[in-house]
Amino acid sequence: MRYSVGLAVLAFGVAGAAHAETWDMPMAYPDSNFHSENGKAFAACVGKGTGGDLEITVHAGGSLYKGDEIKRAIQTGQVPIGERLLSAHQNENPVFGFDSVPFLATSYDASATLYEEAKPTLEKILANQNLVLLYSVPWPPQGLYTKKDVESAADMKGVKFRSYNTTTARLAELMGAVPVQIEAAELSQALATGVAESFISSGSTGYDSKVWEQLDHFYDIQAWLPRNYVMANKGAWEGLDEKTRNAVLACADEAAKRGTARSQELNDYYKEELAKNGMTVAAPSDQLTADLLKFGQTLTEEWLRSAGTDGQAIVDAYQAKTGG
Ligand code: PCA
Repeated sequence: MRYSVGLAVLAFGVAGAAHAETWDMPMAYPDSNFHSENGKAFAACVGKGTGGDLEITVHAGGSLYKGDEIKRAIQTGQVPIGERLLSAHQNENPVFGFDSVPFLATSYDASATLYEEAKPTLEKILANQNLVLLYSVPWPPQGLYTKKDVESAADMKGVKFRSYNTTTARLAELMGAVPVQIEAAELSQALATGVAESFISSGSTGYDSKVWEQLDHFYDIQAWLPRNYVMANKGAWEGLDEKTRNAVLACADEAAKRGTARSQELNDYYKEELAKNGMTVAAPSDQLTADLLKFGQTLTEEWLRSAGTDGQAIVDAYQAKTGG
């Protein structure tokens, strides 16, 4: 302990900048993933924008904290900042799953409107958890990955289905599939070992995980666009001076825009890559669509019941805006 204090003092002395800070930023998804690339661009922007007063170091791929540990690590101040798929914490507070309500917001525009309407509530809930929301970027629309041809939901009976939040686990149950919760970082391995044989996700995660090595179909269902969120620990955030905070907020704003544009831009590219690598990329059959819409209805009702007045207010505000 004395040794490490000595080193810190030495490093501090050498750096000579009395208030320079470095923040580690854990992220859950692969280093080359567009969210991670965007996080690194955000970090570079902060370094530049604060003239080096705050330097952020991104640790992608769950290398510092695993995906499911990141939020807690920020809340408890183990790290000052990090990124996570917030709907993975739907079991903590159902409102965190507002972006995964099936077929509620299925385009980038709709997703942006839904987010705007949910943001104040989300910020309040996060503030109560010692967290400050900095920016959010949607994943591309979610589709169904399978090994075999799926004509209707009945074909999913007994299939081992990888879930990433409550909604995807519950959808598996409704289809008669068998849910198993797996981090994206472990997805390739789970498919290779047969722990999972199907899942719902974006073209992005299928591409990152080279799922064509195990699976053959991607049904482009466009069920919802779940989001990643970059959050800071409240104490760490309040410890920054105002000038630094403003520079971070400007970079966060830019990151939200850049990341969203990149997500949209890459959506088709990912699907093309899946096809190039031998997968059949197709729209779902009418029957599969009808089955999923029916389960989506059930999931929406269940979510509204669990998310209470906060959830209902978000959906009402969104529908008032979109006329939906
Ligand atoms: N990729 C992440 C979450 C949603 C997505 O498109 C995953 O599958 O874990």
